Amino acid sequence: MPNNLVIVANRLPVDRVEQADGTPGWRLSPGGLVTAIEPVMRANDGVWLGWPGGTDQDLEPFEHDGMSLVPMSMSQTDIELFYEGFSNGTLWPLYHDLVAKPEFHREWWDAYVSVNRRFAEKAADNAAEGATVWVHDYQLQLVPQMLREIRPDLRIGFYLHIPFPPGELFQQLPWRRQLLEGLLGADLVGFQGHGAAGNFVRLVRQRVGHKTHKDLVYLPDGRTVRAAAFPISIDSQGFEDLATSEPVAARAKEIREALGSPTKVFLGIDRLDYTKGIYARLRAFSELIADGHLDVEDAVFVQVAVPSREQVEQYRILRDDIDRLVGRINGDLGRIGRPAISYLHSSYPREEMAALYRSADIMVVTPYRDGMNLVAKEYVACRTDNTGALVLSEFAGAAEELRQAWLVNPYDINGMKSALLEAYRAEPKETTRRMKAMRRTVTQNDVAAWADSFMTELADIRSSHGKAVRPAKRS
Ligand code: GDG
Repeated sequence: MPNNLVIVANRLPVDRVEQADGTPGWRLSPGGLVTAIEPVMRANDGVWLGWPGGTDQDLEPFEHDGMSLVPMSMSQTDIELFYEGFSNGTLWPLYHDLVAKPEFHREWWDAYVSVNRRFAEKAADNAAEGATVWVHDYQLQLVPQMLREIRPDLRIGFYLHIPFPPGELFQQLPWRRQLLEGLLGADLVGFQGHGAAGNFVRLVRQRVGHKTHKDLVYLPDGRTVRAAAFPISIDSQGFEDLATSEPVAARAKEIREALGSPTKVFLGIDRLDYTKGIYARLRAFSELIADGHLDVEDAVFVQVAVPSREQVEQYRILRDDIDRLVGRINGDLGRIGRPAISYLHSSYPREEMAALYRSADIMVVTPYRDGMNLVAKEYVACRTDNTGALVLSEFAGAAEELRQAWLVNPYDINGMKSALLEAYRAEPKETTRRMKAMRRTVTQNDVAAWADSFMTELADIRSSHGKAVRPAKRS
């Protein structure tokens, strides 16, 4: 049945699980996007289209927990060329400041085009006349244009969860024009920050040659595309409730005891990704111990590295590098029952995440580049008693809002050492002042407000400008 709202994302919001009776079933995946979009889906009788994981072919649409889900199949080759290849081997590093070297392969690009086309066609099949389609993230940047070609009646929104790079980097991409034109199929293109939106509009002017004014792009066919910032957030109330629940409070206490009841607990939680700056932060912390500023009797660093993209070469190398570094630091600086770093390569339920946030005095979030970084916001949401310090990279989108964090440049190890030490030594009055201000920001701007503002903007947009615009000069 055609729907008035279609969400298109690389992944469906469910994971496959084995049920008690041994039969396969589905479980809602944890995560902000599901929380944000679920209410909008329900209110609009929407459908969510995406890859369920795995290589099963031709799965039928199904309902889960009242949500209509349309699975898109992926072959092993699609996974290798489209997902691990072009999405995570080309676009991910290119859009994150070349923290790793992007690879450009024509067969990866061809797979990207064909998977995007399949998503666009399936979205077209599922959308009612005049429906709204909301496409998500870097894996699907060609979908807006492909979809508009099939279904010009649709209202199309696109949201990029990761940074959008400046022209100097983006122009390396052999397929730069195609990607920009792909995005221009949308009526509204949303970014995490103003910088990203500005980069996009500038590139459209320079590379595609369209007329632009502030955040608007005027297309020769009379359509207008708006590019704007919609900083994403979290289910703040949900995290607050979880953090104050009895079991989570008890677990937080247990965690501190298991760590040997140190004076201060430092915490990092990240997907094991080279953009997150895990290596540099652990080095900075270990140097503080080696220099004698911190003692393993007083301070411990808990680093949770959530397994991620394990088939991609650069992620395997990173894992080995971090394993070695942690081994060396603990070997050199640890004492019996007192490792300097408590390292966990695993994923955890939301309750355990909340308990970790509650148990940590200093949260350390130091990506080299990050669209937003929800972990920083989740930590703040869980500090209901206004205690705790946040050390945050100025290159995370979250730094634009969480100004009261100890802001650091993750490339500057000495600067990070000073910030870690300042946060460690800060008077309670100082940490409380900062935390209170950050908590106001996170509670006032939650993920529901984010989804709402994007959808409202998309609904209000006037998609034709009625201006005479000459065909673009192409470069
Ligand atoms: C991309 C952008 C942007 C992590 N491990 C576990 C777990 N998580 C949850 C966290 C958090 C989310 O996953 C991670 O979000 P981040 O924002 O920190 O980072 P990315 O995965 O890189 O996300 C990023 C985001 O999209 C949203 O637009 O902010 O910049 O890169 O919510 O809590 N949750 C559970 N167990 C885990 O082990 N339950």
